[in-house]
Amino acid sequence: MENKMFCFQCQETAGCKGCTVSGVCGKTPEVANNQDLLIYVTKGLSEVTTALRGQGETISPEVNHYIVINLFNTITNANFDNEVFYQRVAETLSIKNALLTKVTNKETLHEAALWTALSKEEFDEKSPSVGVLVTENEDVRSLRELVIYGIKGLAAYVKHANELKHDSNPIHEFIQRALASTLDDSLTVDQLVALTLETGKFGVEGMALLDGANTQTYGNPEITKVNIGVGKNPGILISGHDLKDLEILLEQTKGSGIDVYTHSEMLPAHYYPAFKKYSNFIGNYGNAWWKQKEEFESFNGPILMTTNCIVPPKASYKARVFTTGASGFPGCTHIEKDEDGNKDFSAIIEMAKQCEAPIQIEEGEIIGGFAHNQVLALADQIVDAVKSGAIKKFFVMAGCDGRQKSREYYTDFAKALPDDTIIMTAGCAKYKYNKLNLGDINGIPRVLDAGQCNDSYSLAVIALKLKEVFGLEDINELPIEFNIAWYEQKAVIVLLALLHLGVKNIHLGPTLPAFLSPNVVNVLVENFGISGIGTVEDDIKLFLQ
Ligand code: SF4
Ligand code: SF3
Repeated sequence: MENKMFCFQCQETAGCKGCTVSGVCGKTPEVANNQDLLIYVTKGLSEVTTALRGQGETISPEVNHYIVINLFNTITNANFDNEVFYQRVAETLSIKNALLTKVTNKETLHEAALWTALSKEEFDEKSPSVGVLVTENEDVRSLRELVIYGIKGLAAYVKHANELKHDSNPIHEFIQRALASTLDDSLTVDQLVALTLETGKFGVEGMALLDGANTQTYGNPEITKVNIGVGKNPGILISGHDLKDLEILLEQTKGSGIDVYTHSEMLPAHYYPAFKKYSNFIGNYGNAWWKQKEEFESFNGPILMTTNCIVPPKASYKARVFTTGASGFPGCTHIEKDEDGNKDFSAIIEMAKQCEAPIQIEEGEIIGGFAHNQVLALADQIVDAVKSGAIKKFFVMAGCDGRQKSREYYTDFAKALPDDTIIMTAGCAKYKYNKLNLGDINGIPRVLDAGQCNDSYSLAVIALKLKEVFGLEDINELPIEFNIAWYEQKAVIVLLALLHLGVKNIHLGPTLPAFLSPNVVNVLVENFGISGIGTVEDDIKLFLQ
């Protein structure tokens, strides 16, 4: 049977091979094909901008940002709205066509840079011929997609930094050059492997850019107890990764009698000093993204999705779901920035006033805020605990959570770790073990949450600092093991960043990416010792031997 679509960019891809009829995530074939077309024309635009830079031209921040948002929109669970993709394809073509007139040597350009169209019908006709499977050689396809998915994750992080007025031309130049390179049939597998590692280098830079943006704007995360129960007022639930949206929401709800709760990846916002001044910023409601259906139902109030991960909403609460930024879902109200860059969340606040308070689903507190600055403040205590043997090993278990049952591995693994080990985490992967009450070692909690998935950067900074303190040559000599969970493309850039930093023997689960061909897996195994996961029992033995 002919494929209606083809997508294998996330861990939950159908049959661990590819979604071909519709997305396991809920993405329709129409959206999947339009996303392929958007990536195709964005590659074309990137080839044009890269050629223009070669001619000594400067590319405007507007174009750089447009490209980054195109990429972000196609991340798993960010945007399901087909109209958004039609519009962005049309706009990308128009930006590209204007720039193309300035390119002096058009003969060298790929068809992606030259193709243009105006109507939705033409877009629909084109999109099935530009997807992932067009690259026939499976190793080249695998490396191209590894680079593209890494760049999608990177683009998301750059976009968040841009919202806080932090930017980096070298990162934009790289993103566009790398996208253009994925059109180049003359590149060898070795050159594509080098491009993959270079993507990791820019992954580190992108996460550092966002870390700087977040900490300079909102202060350094600090140890914080976060309430997981509820109050009596109606609430607004905010999810996704965009701290600027949270700031705007807190400002607009201040004194309104409406409480604000975080969901999933927004939980780490509580660790930033700047948000502690809002007395209506009550706590975190629920768990990782995939539990939305139950948790959004019982929350009772409106929900603001600032980025991924959206689960297609049930009719019973869909009218309460709002989107903004790169996120979108057909039928949900989308709130755009106005000309001055402000967002008006009054419709959400007015809706909240008509809603019941959230139903309590949990009570108590969870602790977090162990980003690099806070952990380095505790460095002496940690080093002493390692030297005295109180801490034997650290396990970096950052990454994503997901709905597959096989992910219970991570809960079981956390429970099975001996009491003299510490888990360092970031991303929504934490929800598999952050409520287990695993205790502490000399006052240091056994689960140290650095923050969102991008704060995996903090974990790398901490590891590099420990390497220095212990006077080691190589990061791999540290008593740190990496057991990373992945789901979507932000985890891909985190993985590539760790590889760039020289981290070896990373375990990646619950399954290896479907987009890695057997030969590419071999390259990763031979050069970096990457492996999948086994049973909890076997893995614990392996890690502790
Ligand atoms: Fe399938 Fe994942 Fe692609 Fe969705 S994002 S269509 S689940 S591979
Ligand atoms: Fe989670 Fe989507 Fe990846 Fe930011 S919210 S880590 S999956």
